[in-house]
Amino acid sequence: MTNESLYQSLYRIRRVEEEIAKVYPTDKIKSPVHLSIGQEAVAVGVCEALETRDIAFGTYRSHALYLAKGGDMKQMIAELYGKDTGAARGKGGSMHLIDLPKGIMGTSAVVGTTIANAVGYAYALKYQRKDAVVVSFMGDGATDEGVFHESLNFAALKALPLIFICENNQYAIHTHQKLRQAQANIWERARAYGMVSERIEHNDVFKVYERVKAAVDALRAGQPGPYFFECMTYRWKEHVGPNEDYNLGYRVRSEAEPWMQDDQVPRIGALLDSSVRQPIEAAIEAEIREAFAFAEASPFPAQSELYTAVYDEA
Ligand SMILES: Cc1ncc(C[n+]2csc(CCOP(=O)(O)OP(=O)(O)O)c2C)c(N)n1
Ligand SMILES: [Mg+2]
Repeated sequence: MTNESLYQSLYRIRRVEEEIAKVYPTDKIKSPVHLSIGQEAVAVGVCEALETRDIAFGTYRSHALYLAKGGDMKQMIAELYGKDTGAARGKGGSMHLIDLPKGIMGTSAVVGTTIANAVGYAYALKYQRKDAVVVSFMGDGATDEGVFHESLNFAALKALPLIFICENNQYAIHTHQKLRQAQANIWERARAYGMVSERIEHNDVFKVYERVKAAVDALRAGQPGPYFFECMTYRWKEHVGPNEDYNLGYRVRSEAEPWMQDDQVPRIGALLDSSVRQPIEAAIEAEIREAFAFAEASPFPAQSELYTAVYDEA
């Protein structure tokens, strides 16, 4: 981890999502988009602590994790366009990104599902005595589901090499955590199942990196897992789509403002000399242009693809 690598990852995610938001109204993007703008620091801090061989499972708010873990931007944009060259051959859209060589095992529209998938994968790795670490991303809303509790219990019981990351942006669609949970103590619930658990305040990319790196190092050294981190963050855009939604009445802009003032992208950018920062930004702008041009030029899947890769027939 260096300030350069953190900034590269933060800026890349922010800028490509801003471009997605611009293109979205043209209807070239064929799937819904759940933007991570404002939340990038969590995925970036976590993934900076991981190696390519480590495994990540995520949610439909997938772009930040996919890119931070090393996912290919061309394949991501092509997937959003529903093109044959996309990460899921144009069949999954924004919510279903996957890049197996990069250890991105998949993201899902179905809230909570990938928590159990990650636990199963970590169980398999432990049996195979592989030293890779599994990371399971979830939203705060997913912690309302039974599968969250079942998965945490089993992971703790089996002491799995697994790190749970709860991206707590305080909302499940339009419902605040306080209207869904009698106590706002997700990290304490995790601890009750028998694992090291901690809340990381303030969307601080260095703090997220530091705490997750310590957990990864401990797991690689053979110490028992799992670990749980409740990472406090905030979604700036609407739940799904490219716009702001402070006029809907479920939240007010003044709630978002402190998070915006503490924006991690310029914060880390300011730590770099402009002679270092500008080439990073220029390279990413070129990558974004190429990714959209690639998606535009790519073909849609052939009609004969309609029934392929629907089931694993191995
Ligand atoms: C099993 C299931 N139940 C309900 C939904 C509808 N749904 C889509 S997103 C969402 C909110 C999830 O909130 P959270 O986990 O906090 O993630 P965030 O969108 O804030 O990143 C819900 C309830 C769903 N997709 N899957
Ligand atoms: Mg949420």
